[in-house]
Amino acid sequence: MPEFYAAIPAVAYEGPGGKSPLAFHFYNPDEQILGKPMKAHLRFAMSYWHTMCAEGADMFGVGTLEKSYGHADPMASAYAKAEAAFEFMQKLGLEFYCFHDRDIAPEADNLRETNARLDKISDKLLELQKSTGITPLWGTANLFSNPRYQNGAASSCSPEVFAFAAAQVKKALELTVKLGGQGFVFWGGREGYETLLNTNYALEQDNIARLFTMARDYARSIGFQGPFYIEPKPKEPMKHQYDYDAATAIGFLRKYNLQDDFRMNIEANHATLAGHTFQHELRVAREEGFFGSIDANIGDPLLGWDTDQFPTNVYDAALAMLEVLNAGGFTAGGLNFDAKTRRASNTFEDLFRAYIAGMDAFALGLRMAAKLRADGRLDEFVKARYAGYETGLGLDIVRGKMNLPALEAVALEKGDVTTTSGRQEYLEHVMNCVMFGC
Ligand code: XUL
Ligand code: CO
Repeated sequence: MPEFYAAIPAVAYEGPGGKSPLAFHFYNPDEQILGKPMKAHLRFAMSYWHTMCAEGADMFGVGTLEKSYGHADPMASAYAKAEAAFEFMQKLGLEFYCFHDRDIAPEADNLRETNARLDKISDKLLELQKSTGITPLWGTANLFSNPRYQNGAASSCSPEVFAFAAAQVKKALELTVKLGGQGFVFWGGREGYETLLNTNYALEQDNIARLFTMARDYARSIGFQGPFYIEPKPKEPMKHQYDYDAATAIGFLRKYNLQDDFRMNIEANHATLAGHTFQHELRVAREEGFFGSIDANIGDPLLGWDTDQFPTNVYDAALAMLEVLNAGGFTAGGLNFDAKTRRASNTFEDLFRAYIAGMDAFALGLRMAAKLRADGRLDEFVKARYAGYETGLGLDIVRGKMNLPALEAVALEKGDVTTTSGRQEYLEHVMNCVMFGC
């Protein structure tokens, strides 16, 4: 097999003192933290689409980093990409990857031929998986790029388009099972609307649930045991997307009785587009029992779109990893770098450096989250803040022993109440003290 990134060595842990740009300084895969190796906490995955396919094109210009891997023929290029992908993951010590059907093989003129291409490429992927031990964290169907999905996929006004979406999901599920993928994602980029003037809102949502139900039933019939994930996003490409945020998606799953099979795949930049923090979305998923997986990236607070930048903000990563730890850690999920290098970072070395930056940021996040838990001041503060609900009046409210007249009697007798401080600035200072060791 040719070496595609010959100039890049296998990336090793050098420790915090080192200055090598192609080494980890905080991610030490086998180091034990809270009784588990770092790699088992973090379960890093490579996104096939950004890493192997996206060439840096934007709305104003073509790509800046060519990724055909020496082949003009699209299928020959797809085979080379598969080999390059495994070299890339091995050099970084990534044990998982995430893929759309259309990332791994180019679409042909018709569905039959497209599926035949997927069969061939997945044989190759399986061979590479067997020799490296790397497997898919999750698979998904690209139900947004082909022009037929301009009005949506499951939410399209056309039943024939619905049929194409269903056919694609069926094949993507078969591929995920064949490759031993642990989960299956639905990101509804085109499942929404531009204007309600032309939209049957109720039918579109019912139809999305119909496709999810068919996918669940078919997947279980072919031996897929893992979770399905919804990946909420409020907008882009559609003006309004139905899976707006975690709370909306969870309500949808409960309405259509899909709550036992589906979890959340929370993406940091989607959270900020919805007007939430990354931590908020993870907290909602966790507290509602829908914690699943993460698409790790970061947006730009000055830009209103999905920039998919590599996550380098340690403060955010620490708060995210605190939610992961408090959820009991990942089971089938993990941290998928749904992130791309900036257009001007136009070399393969930049791609390695970007993954190193992201992996080190989450390694720091894990270390900081473990320290915050050990310190205990944040947890203690929250516990003390709500302690009133553990005894007396509070306990009676929680246990359903009170009603409005009884509570009115309490208020009348008390006359007034004293309130306590939320101490936000102190708590932010505690975080800094724990993270930076003051
Ligand atoms: C788009 C996005 C997707 C999903 C998979 O914003 O995040 O790449 O992760 O379809
Ligand atoms: Co994503």
